[in-house]
Amino acid sequence: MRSEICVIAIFALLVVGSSGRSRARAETVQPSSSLGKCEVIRDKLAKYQSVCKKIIQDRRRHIQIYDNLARNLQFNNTHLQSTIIEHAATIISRNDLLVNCEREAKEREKKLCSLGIALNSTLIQLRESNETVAALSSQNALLESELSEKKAEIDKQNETIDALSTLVGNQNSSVLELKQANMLQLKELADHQNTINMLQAELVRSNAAVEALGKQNDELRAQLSASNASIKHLNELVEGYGSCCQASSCVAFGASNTVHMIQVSGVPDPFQVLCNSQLAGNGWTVIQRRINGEVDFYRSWDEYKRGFGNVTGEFFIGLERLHHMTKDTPQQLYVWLEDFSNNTRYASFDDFKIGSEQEAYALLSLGKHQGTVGDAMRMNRGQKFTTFDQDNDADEVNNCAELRHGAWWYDHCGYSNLNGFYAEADLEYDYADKGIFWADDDFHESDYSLKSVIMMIRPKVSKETL
Ligand SMILES: [Ca+2]
Repeated sequence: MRSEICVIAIFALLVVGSSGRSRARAETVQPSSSLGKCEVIRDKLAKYQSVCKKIIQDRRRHIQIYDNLARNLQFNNTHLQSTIIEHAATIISRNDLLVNCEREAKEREKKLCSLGIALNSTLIQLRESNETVAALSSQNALLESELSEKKAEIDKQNETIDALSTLVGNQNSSVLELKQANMLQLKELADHQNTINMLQAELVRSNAAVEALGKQNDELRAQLSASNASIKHLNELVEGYGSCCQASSCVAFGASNTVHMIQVSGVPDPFQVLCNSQLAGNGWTVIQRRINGEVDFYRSWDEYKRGFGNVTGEFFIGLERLHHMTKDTPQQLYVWLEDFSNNTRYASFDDFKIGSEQEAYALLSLGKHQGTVGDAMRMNRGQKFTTFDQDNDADEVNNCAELRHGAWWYDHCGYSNLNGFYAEADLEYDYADKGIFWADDDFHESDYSLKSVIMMIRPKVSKETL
């Protein structure tokens, strides 16, 4: 645009120059004014020339740019040509490939034709096969009908099998539950067995400990019993010695059932007696006692004279003491009997008196009998005392002490034997007449040995005294 403007400017200057020159010629006539105008034009021209130079420089730079562009285009053209050459080569190779493909296609067509022929023959065979298949289909239909029948049977059988399977499944589940329950029970059983084993071991240990403690206990009991016996004996001695000077029988001790010391006229020393207030009132002195058989009563004359046994258990007080106890003071005798069925009886006499040793401790008197059992001593009145070593009885042939296995005021030999053998049972066969008996038709005869016997005496005094 600017170059077009420059050309137009140059053309205008040329026109103006020509008109100037014509005017210059006219001005030659008038030289001073024309000279000024030429200088103005020259300046303008010079300005136009500088503008044109600048324009030309721009045009040259543009031309340079266009040259560069042309070179680039030429380079691109060269590249495109090489690319075209490569594409042409590719096209040629693809044409070759196409030719090969066409050749292969022809060969495949030939093969296809041969395959078509083969296919036709195959189709023929196929038709024949179809016919065969049709025949087979008819057979198949028959077989299918048979098969459906069989299937129906099988279905029935399957239903039966299903029912049986369900039943078996139920039974299996029951068996499984039983197995599980059994396992739980076995586990519980094993736990219980372990517990039992532990408890048994503990029991064995406990038993050993208990046994040891039992032995200790027995030893301690024995020691305690011995200590108690000693204490009791000492107490009795103390108590006895405290009262012996006043007491000659248990009357002095009132309602007592224990051991006391008494002093009897004619007997050198005080001695222990067992008092009883339970069976027949207060004041009774026990002179003989059988309760368990722990003391042997088959003894000699001398032993019966002095007395024997344990005053708190089984004992006989002694004939010498009995003589002095009954000598001056009239005495009552009370006989208490008990059999092994715990039946009890009693017999009492109101004038019991024993003679001296010179009189062989004869039963001088018994007095009047009364009680719940008969008078089994009626034959013994006036009889002397007999032991196995001193025969004073009325039997001229035998010693009644030996026959009765005892010691008593035997006659021939009599109906009572309270110092006989302690049998703990019925003596009807082996020990008849040898046991502890008090013959009575309404109680027991001489073939029965009693369990317990107590003989006791009490002075005949008024009830107010007791
Ligand atoms: Ca005799």
